[in-house]
Amino acid sequence: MTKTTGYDAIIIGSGFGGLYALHHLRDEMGLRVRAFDGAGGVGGTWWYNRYPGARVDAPSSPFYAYTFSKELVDEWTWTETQTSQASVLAYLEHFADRFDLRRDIEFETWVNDARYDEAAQRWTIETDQGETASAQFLICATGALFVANMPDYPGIGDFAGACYHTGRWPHEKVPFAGKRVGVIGTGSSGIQSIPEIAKEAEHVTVFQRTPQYALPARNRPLTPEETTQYRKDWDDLRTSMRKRGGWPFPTNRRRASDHTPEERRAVYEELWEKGGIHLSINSFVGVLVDEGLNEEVSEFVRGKIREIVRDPETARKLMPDYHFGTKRLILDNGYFETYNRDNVSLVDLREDPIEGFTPWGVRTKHGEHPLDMLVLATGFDAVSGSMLKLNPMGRGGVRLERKWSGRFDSYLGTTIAGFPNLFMIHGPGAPGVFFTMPLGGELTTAFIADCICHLREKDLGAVEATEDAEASWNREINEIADRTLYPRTNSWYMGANIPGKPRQFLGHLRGSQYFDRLVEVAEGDWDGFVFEPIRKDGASG
Ligand code: N01
Repeated sequence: MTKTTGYDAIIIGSGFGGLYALHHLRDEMGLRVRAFDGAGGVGGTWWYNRYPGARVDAPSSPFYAYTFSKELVDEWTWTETQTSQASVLAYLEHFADRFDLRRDIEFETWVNDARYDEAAQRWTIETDQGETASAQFLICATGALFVANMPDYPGIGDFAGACYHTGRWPHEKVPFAGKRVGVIGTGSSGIQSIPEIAKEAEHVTVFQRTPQYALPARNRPLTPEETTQYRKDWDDLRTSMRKRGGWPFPTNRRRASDHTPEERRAVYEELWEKGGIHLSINSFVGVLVDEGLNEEVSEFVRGKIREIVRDPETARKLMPDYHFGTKRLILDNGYFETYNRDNVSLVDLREDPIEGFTPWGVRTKHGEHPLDMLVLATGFDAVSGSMLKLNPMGRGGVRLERKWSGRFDSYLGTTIAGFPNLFMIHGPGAPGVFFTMPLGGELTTAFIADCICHLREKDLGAVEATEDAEASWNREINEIADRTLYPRTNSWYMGANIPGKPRQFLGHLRGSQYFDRLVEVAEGDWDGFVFEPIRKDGASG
């Protein structure tokens, strides 16, 4: 019989969320904790997404980082304003070493199964290494952007050249020199990688389904003065990030109607020049709510694309036609300029769809595209995908895939009715990708820790969200999303990138309000949860 090792908590995943949860639960709370990760090292998404040009596309250095330890802030020096994948990974490796986390993580170990034992009030997991472990609490830090979306074109397997997905990029350098490379997909991963691949490859053919807005990242070195300043101001910045949905600085509250079209245009110009996320968050109130204002900003960005791209036919194909900002914001480093190179061409899949693959390339309606290599920048089964891959079995033997067959219900984005003692970090219904994720993970972990303390103090065996709480949470997040333009666009926020996936807004748009709510629930009567006493017939503990 296999030996089962017992812990207080099992964590799945060692990205930003999982590493912090391990540190907090083990070192701050004194729990016996074990973490598992299928990857060969820490980093989560930053371990996998090594494609050329990969950089943070959120408010970046120094804010895309843990905030809880001033010592950590002081000892780690960020070098650029838009952090590269290699730097984020180095930071997470440093974090794991500094807090001695690796000794409690099993790498290259997939959790194949997780089942809740109602009598024992514990979760049991099985790994692909033949190991079994159990714990009272299961913490799923499985990643909002983990399960790769592989396009299901018939015959794609006929292509005989190398084929890579950006989210599963090899660790060794991929040589592009002398190669004809096809890139399918123009989200963040495609838009970041295409300029880098084009610098080296003989030819790059981009297969675009939806033209995108992208803002210039204007990446630059962080100066020593800036570093000294943010370290000095860190406590205030941290408080400010918590209050402002992850971005520490006040956003502009000016109203578009108080300004002439010329004045508004000057504002857009200034923010475009400033680069990064400024045009998206700092122009006028209501860009993501007011259709007319949104169209004005959309048209401004289209105008920039027309100015940059010299060939009018290519520029025409690159014109985005959805509401600006309603797909995940993309920050680019010379993406549109890349189309001025002689070795880059664009295929608009809406006019010229893929019809098949041959061993030596792609065949579209209007032509053959000979290729040596294919890069799939086709994204992820976002937010819900990694939980469904784990597919835990909850109360009554019900699997998550059954519970979530038509809708991804959660309560507070962290718990699921029917799945006692299970917590998610950045699950469906949480702000996840709308809030600076490292800080969001810290605040979510604080909530989980409070809940565990509550159980311990009151001698309780299990906690579970009620279905009523889930239903009202679902209504609440949809009401917030429905007041905006987000639901009108087919995006991964809506689950629209995966054929057959239920359409539902997958996040919570008001990060600060969300974390206030977590505190309110934890400091109140645990509204929306039911607790079970420790079962004397079981084997809890
Ligand atoms: O994926 P995406 P991504 N045939 O889903 C297209 C984060 N991220 O990996 O728009 C042809 O955004 C698809 O077309 P359409 C970031 O949050 C972070 O780029 O669905 N095309 C789209 O163009 C980001 O938002 C960082 O019509 C197909 C593209 O592929 C999220 O990850 C870096 C297709 C996919 O775009 C996902 O970004 C990169 C098909 N069958 C990403 N299927 C950092 O911070 C899909 N597409 C480092």
